[in-house]
Amino acid sequence: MKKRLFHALFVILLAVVGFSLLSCQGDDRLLSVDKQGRTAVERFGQLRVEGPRLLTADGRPLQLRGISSYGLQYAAKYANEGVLRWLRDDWNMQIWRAAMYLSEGGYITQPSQKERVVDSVEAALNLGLYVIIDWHVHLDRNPQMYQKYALDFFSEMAQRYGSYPNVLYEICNEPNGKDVTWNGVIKPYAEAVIAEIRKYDPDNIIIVGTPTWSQDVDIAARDPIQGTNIMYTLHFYAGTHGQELRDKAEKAIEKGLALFVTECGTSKATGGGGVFEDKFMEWLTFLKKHQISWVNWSLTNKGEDSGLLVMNADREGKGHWTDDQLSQSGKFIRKILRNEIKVK
Ligand code: DCB
Repeated sequence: MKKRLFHALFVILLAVVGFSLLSCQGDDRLLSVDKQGRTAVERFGQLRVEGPRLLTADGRPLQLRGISSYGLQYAAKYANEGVLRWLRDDWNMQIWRAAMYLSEGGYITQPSQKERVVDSVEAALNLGLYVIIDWHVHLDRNPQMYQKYALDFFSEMAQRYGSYPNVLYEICNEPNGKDVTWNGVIKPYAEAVIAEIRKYDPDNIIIVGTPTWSQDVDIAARDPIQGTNIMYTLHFYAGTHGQELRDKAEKAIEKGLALFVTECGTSKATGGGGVFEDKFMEWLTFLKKHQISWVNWSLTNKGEDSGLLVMNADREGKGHWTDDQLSQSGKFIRKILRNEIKVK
């Protein structure tokens, strides 16, 4: 009798150990490359959206984590395969965002910047990274201002890259201004650009900006866009935005809106003003709970607090950064991505 009991206990113990080993393995979702050497894109494949969630090809919820370029008009030197490989292998980055501004020396006056986006995408294809093509509406505020350019640009990108699961389209970074409303401006713009992309790419994720620098996700949730695999932008800067913005986001999620944090900073909304580690961690707890993907702003050596490199570090774009080349924010974000700082 005793022997039997012992036997049963042993079987239970084995089951418990086996199960916890398996669930550890489930954490492969936090790795850029897993123990078998498979990249993020090899493992997660064609992404899709179901209700508020981003899913892998085999239907598991997925939270991608990565880094944004600084404006490519200044930081093109980092949009290369060497740097992206370093970010993948040393920083455990799964997704890269190529931020192409329109004004402020961006694409409208320097159309050759498209080639820096192309460099980013080509590198991502080689490295098995996901890549966001970001149409960086910012000081130009109203996406309709350059809508014709957006239609041509995304048409070309979708024709060239629409068949690769690596690519996500971010069609309108941060619309802003009282006159730039969801119903009147952003939604009609998005519907036009989405229709153009969908001519060539039936399924890759399209991320749509929301009013007030991509904060009013609750407004978009009241009147979402028809279509598949559409997500909505939520941006935060830890020194400026906190619980109030998370409450808005929660409302949107409850309505079924799928959110993607394509930009978030450890600093204030200006890009400077200090590094707010504790407040940033509060955000990460929220994003983990809801399995919302996030991308950190940004890879620059300009010397601002949100920038990942110290001033003037790596002026050639070689990667392989040593600790003294990383800013406070750089060291902090790297540790988070490497899972050395645990998110509650
Ligand atoms: C966003 C923009 C991004 C901007 C960062 C930080 O703007 F999408 O382009 O980056 O957040 O402000 C900053 C750079 C600076 C640069 C400046 C102009 O970090 O080095 O000088 O762009 O190119 C936001 C986000 C939120 C809010 C305001 C802005 N907000 N904004 O909540 O008020 O006005 O730039």
